[in-house]
Amino acid sequence: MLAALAVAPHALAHSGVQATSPKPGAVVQALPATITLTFGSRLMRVSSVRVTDAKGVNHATSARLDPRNAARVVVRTRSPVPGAYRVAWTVQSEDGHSESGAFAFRARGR
Ligand SMILES: [Cu+2]
Repeated sequence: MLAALAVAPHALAHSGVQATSPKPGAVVQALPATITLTFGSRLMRVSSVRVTDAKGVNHATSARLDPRNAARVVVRTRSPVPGAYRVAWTVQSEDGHSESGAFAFRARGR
């Protein structure tokens, strides 16, 4: 209990991903040219984002903070292929700490 209370204020600075596009578990027609991750609080910077297909090939070409919303990460992709994708991210929150996570979605293909 004491440990949980001690952690709580810090956890607020790391509110995690609130929304992604595509959503976790989504089935989409094709790999979107833009993937977004919206966090619960502002970020200091994007450390890395990988968008890997079932073969482990990374399709991300860039990952940046949205200049109009520092809680939003915009990822550009290339070379869409059908199949499963995993988006693995590491960001630096405003307090300077690193936070990471991952989600998956599927591209149906034509
Ligand atoms: Cu922290």
